[in-house]
Amino acid sequence: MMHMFHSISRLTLAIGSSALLLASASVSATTPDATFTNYVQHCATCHGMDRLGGMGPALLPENLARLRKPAAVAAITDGLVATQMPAFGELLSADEIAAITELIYTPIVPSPKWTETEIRASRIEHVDPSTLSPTPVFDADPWNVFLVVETGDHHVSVLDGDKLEPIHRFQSRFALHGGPKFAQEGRYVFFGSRDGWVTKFDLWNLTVVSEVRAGINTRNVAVSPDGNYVAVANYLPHTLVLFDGDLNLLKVLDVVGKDGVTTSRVSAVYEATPRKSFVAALKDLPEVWEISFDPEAEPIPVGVVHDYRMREGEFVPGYLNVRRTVVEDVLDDFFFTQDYSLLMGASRNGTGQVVSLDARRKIADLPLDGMPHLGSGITWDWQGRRVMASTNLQAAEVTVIDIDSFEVVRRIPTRGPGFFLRSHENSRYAFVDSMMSPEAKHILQVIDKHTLEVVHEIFGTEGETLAHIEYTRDGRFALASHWEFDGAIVVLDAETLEEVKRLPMRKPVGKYNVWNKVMRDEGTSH
Ligand code: DHE
Repeated sequence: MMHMFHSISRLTLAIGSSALLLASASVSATTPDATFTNYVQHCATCHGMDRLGGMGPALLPENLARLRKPAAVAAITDGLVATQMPAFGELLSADEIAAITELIYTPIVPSPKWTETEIRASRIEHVDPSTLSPTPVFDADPWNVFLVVETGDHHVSVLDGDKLEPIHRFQSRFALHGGPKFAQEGRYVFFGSRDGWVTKFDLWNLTVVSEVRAGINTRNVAVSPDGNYVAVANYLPHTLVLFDGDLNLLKVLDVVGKDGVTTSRVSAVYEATPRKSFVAALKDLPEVWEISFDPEAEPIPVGVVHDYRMREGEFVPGYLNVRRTVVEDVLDDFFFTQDYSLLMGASRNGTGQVVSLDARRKIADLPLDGMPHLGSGITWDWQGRRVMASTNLQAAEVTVIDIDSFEVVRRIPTRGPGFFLRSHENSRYAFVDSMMSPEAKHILQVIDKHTLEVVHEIFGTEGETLAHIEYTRDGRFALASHWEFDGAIVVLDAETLEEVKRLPMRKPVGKYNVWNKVMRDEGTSH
């Protein structure tokens, strides 16, 4: 505890001139020491002495990147509805709140560590797995259950996909991100939070089994279909962390480039079933990493993939070690072909590359503009060709690409840049949002997958977001998110496109159907 106290004290002093300016402008209550005392008195119990989080989220610039400073000031002043964050407006002056805000947006130097020791110490086993029922404890079809992530009050709802009614609701970690990942035919679900927590949930028993904190600022998780391997992509620290299916630590891979010096954040990690491997996108290095979880994997020779630690003629085991593919530009996001031998990657400057994981090099360019959100791409057959389509976070279009020739076959104009594109193999339609456009974020557009044209529009309330579709198992209904604190799941008939019913939810973000995810339906993310 003493050690933490010192580190935060140094930190507070590190606020430097900005905090001092604030202090001199008003009262001594905003000197670095006073701010530190205020932090310890009012914030540390929940957010940790070291700002790495506790009952409340981590308060570091990396974790707060999505919260603008005025919103942070408002949260401290007024509290946050439906959370345990109280209002400090009566206890602290505006200057004191401003100084605390500066503190929490100040990086910790050197970066905080989250090593094997911290990871192992963080693991929590909530129930003894041997006490759990081997069959579902509910009547609903376990293949047609949905999970809805509600970030308004950090809960997850479980829906019966036939009756379209909730059957359970539980508290999640703060700020889940990325799709939950299903294993063992949908019995187990793994969630990742932006604060690094991984939660293993037994959907059949409706209970959290175990949790572990894999990092301080995390992107997403990936899981092998048998549930025996879990990979976690971290921004902070620069690590890719591997666990067994009970969330016991297997290995921490420090993300260091081929030069042995440059480290990188991990943008995302995906599971490639036919290859029995995880494939990771790196944010700061022009490399794609593949890690086999096959104990029989071929050893990795230095001649195939250079590694700064290896000498000519040496091999490392293929199992749980890194195969690098060096690419021409950093790739932020991926989409895989069906057999996972090729990936289509997008880089920040809007260029795309097709990379062969077997040849371990770029094999073609992709004519992409803007920042396609390939992670939410979908595929279908169009005029005898297999096509893939993706939204774009910067351009108001859905781009449709022939997966064999890598040609763009159509750019479908949309109302605005969007995040999610969704369909189902039984549906002729695909739904796209325009979430990134303030004027059009309430409009869902419906694309006909045969004509590649927008054929219908569904309007929500102006100024409020309507986005993210997931279909029922059979593709009859499409569930959309009215993405507000007092929001709802809006159930649409996938044929008539009429609204069927609404289920009130607290800012429902993503929703995930067991069947569609486990069977890797072509219309949804995996
Ligand atoms: Fe996501 C998935 C990256 C911001 C909600 N998001 C993903 C995935 C990636 C990604 C790589 C696929 C991983 C997976 O599912 O395992 N997201 C990014 C970003 O780089 C970006 C733009 C910036 C960031 O701060 O991370 C970003 N994402 C957001 C949001 O602002 C969203 C809309 C709201 C939020 O709560 O964070 C958001 N992202 C989602 C959701 C998924 C997702 C709901 C899963 C979609 C699915 O259906 O599978």
